[in-house]
Amino acid sequence: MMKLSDSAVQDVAFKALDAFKIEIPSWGFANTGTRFGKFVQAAAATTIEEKFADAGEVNKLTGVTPTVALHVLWDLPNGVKDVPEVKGLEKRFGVKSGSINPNLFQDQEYKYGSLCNPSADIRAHALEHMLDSIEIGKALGSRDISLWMADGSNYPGTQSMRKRITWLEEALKASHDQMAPGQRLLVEYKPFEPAFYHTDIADWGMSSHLAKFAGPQARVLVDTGHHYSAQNIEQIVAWLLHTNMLGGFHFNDRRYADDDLTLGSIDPYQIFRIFHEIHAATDDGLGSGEIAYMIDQSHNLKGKMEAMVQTVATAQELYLKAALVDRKKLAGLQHSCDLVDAEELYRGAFWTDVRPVVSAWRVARGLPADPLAALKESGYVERAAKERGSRSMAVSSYA
Ligand code: RM4
Ligand code: MN
Ligand code: MN
Repeated sequence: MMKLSDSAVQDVAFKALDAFKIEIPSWGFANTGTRFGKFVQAAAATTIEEKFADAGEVNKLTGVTPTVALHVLWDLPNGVKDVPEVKGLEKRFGVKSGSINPNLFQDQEYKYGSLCNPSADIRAHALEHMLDSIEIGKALGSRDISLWMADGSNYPGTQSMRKRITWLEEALKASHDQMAPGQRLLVEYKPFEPAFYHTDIADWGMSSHLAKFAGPQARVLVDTGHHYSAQNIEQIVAWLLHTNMLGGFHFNDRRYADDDLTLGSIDPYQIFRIFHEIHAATDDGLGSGEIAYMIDQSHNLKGKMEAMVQTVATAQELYLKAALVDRKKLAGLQHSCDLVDAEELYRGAFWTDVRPVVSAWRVARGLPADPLAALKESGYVERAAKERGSRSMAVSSYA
């Protein structure tokens, strides 16, 4: 087993931590709720300015969240016209715009679907929103468009699944054609909700097909919360790595469905297993530089800032634990089918307490050793609650 005190291991750890960045979502700072109700938080961000302020603060505390994902309707309601304001906020708060998330699920006309709606007019309108989102991405210099759709149906026989595939193929190809060379289209999948009979992009196979159909700049986006309970997500990741179709992740945790709980709160081992597949593929020469790590959570009960900082730290820890697997040795044990030794080697890395070495890395990089404690000491949340409290009834996000 590796000893964290070894300087060689410390080198591995620092290298891994230096390489790791994770994007935070603007909507993770906003008031959200369930379909039964919302409990607003006084410190929640209700404007794009406040979201950038919060994102900037998380980046100051953790040093690894240089970009913030934006949701077009919630953050840039006027489309490209809002870009100058966003650029100003980037400068002011020291974080850049990250992935651009089109919103094809809130307009009344999308009741029966957006890009898959039987009405050609509504499909055209949805495509227009895709193209606007791509233009926003270009204007902001952000790389990824990450598409999640609510499209689907609730009752058997009420829609033609195959017609809708064709419409989707056409729309994604048309979107892809509009992208600049550096841009990417990430296609997210989800098995159910809000559609409860069929969802148009329900799993990674469908996403992968659509991405391939759209063109060479499209990839699959894996949201860890968007799987059935027993699904082996790391195997999906291994397949996507093998076929060079892995574009990125939306990280969160789940117990039952799309719960959007904080990463690693239910099953940290699963995230470790996913990261192991990525490290292993990197060792084998499959490029991983193009994998976008993003958080997609809505913190209904926890404090927004605390939940975000906690999540970022958890992601770093799990990424590092997986980096510590002695993969050379593991390959030998796999080859000789030494099952128990292989498993113990693998799990040994998972059980290693990496928190001291992560702290040491933070200090070496001029960051607070314990970002959660630093957040508490800074009084940022109390100040935000005081300043924003009276306005917090305005809910600027979904659910
Ligand atoms: C969806 C999906 C999308 C996210 C929205 C808010 O379930 O995960 O990625 O943008 O929620
Ligand atoms: Mn998502
Ligand atoms: Mn989701």
